[in-house]
Amino acid sequence: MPYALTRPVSPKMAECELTHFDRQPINIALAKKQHADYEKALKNLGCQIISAPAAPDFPDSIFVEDCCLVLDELAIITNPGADSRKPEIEGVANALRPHRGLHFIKHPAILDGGDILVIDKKIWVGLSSRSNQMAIDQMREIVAPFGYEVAGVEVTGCLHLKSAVTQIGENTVLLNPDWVSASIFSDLKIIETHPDEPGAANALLINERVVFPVDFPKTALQLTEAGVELFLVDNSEVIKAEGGVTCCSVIFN
Ligand code: CIR
Repeated sequence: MPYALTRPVSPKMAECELTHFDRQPINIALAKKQHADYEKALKNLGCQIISAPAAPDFPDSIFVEDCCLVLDELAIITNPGADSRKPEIEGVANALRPHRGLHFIKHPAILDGGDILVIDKKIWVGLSSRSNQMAIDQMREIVAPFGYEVAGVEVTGCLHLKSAVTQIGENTVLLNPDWVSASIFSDLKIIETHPDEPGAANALLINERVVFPVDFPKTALQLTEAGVELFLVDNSEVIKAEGGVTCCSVIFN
């Protein structure tokens, strides 16, 4: 049974970092309900939830994905690109310590987990405002002995690589071609987001099913028509904070 690492909603989530989005009010009570429903979805998909300790002073702490990368062999604790987010790593490292040997990305390298897309033994890392080449070099040194190949990817117009592309099937990705070059993923089957829904590329694959926000119905319809089995969740408050469905958990065996 896979584990899903999550972290509670901070009461300060409305003060979150924003890069490409305008600030909108966030309903904290609704965000908590949506997060509880998201955790229920993960349980229904066969995950056992483990929680990092609440970090109420850190507005973005719900977004555990950005603090780590967990592989079968090890975990990497990132150095998040936004200064306000750097203290989040301590609680995530403590939660992962019983499960994996930990390696750390060190200053001046910066890395957000939202920039890391792993498919089999290939790791793509977004070169975004949150992640830099030095982090890629450090990561490569850590994972190369285990047979992983690491490649940097340019992303434009969005926060993270996984805002632009995520895995939705064994050999399939969901991608917004305006934010990342589709040619990078030409070995895989590509489904493009609906043109009216540029933010719809972030989906979470678990056990051959895909957790996907109800907030992007046109892309959801395209996916269903392509035979992708969706597990829909309401994610409106996380989306206002420039997050998506992958950001709020880390799934590992
Ligand atoms: C941030 O700007 O860091 C947060 N407001 C959103 C982080 C979303 N994380 C993710 O996509 N992995």
